[in-house]
Amino acid sequence: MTAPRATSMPVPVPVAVSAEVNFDGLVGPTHNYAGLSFGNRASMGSAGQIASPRAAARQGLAKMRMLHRRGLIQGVLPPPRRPDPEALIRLGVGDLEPAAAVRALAGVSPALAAAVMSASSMWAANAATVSPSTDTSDARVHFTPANLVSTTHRSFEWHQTVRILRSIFRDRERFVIHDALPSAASFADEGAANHGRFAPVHGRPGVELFVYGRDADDRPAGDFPRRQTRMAGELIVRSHGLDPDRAVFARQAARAIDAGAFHNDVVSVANETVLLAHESAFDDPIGLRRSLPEWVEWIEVPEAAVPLSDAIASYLFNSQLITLPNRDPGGRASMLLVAPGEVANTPSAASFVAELVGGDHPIDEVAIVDLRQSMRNGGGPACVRLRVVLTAQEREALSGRVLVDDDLLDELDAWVDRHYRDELTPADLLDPGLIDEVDQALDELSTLLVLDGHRAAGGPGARELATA
Ligand code: SUG
Repeated sequence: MTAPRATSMPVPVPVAVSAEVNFDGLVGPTHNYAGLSFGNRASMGSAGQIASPRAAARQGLAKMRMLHRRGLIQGVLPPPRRPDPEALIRLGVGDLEPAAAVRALAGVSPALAAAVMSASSMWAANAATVSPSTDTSDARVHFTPANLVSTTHRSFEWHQTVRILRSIFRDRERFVIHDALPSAASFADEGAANHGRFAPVHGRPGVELFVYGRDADDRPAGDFPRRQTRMAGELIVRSHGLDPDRAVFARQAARAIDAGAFHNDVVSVANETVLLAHESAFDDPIGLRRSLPEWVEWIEVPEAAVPLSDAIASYLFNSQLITLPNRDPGGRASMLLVAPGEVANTPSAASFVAELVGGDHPIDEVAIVDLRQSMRNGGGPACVRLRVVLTAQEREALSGRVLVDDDLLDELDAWVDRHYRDELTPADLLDPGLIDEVDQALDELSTLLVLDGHRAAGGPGARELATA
């Protein structure tokens, strides 16, 4: 296992015409532990603890810097406004000043106040499902923001996600940002966390994998919610213009969900030709294997090597699996597994990754990153990023300063240090001073990222929306 080369100099690497861009969600200034996610063991276990928004944001930026320095293309998505303006209106408190509105909601339920202040958009894997232009019938990149109806606090996210994506992927000739699917249990959608893509290389037509926990008409079952329906994926296949023969569906194993794998990316990760998965990830692994192209290399990790409980505690499979920029002359990809620090502290997971490198597959390297603040809410390296395969022309067409370089990362680090608190408890969410701090921080961020009128792209406040 190698340490992240955070201190090495950037290596100039020729960027292939099509490349995967990882857009990480910049952690917002209200990062806290309110215990809002039933079925997510880390969130449930951290409830009420003191969070550090500053450390959380700096940890996220350090990961982005490490990947940028490895020659990968790294993007950043700004956090939305808090409190959530649309949510305040829909909850009937949009006529109040934001601080008073949050207090009024706290009077109904403290969890509701925490919901409109949540920094959960940092888990950008849940922002949307994305299909690259090589997979779609109109040769545009399609995004469907996830409705996230399975958790109250996340169900508000998509309105601002749509706005943020439309402000960055503004070019309609190249990008389509759909509305989220309707907010009903039948269409429950958690975005890219339950979506994978296989291709010989990123820029070639791929096979997209849609993972779901239940059928739309299933009766409630199990200990923890099944957050995704098959129907959501089926609708996305059609609206993205995917070839149905290149879309594969797989049900999550009930056992995995009830053990705490609330998203499939907690127990499996795909990249180009590789699928790394726990043996208990899928309901019918044999059927899935038959449905995938034969060139997919499936690295199945048995319970005997890493028990499911260790997989979930360590987030081994929530690692990012990334193709490094330089292929060997034979065209073989070399892949980097970016794993959270908890993997190193979980003996079964640590031995597994130590043996993994050097095996007969493309995963040549492991880097360990510290994302402890996010991990304590159930979000590892794969949760904090949205993968978007883009051609060189599509990258040129992006609006805003959203692809990082060392200067932008330095500015973002300094911005975090200027605006973020060191400590935040759920009770602090009622502090009117916090809302002013968030407003100031986001105003400055929209200038820094050159995203107009964004506050960072969250758009108008509740009052403007109410009178619009
Ligand atoms: O949806 N946690 C998030 C974690 C999402 C992880 N994403 C992926 N696996 N891709 C969730 O459960 C906790 C918020 C709180 O408790 O305050 C939270 O929303």
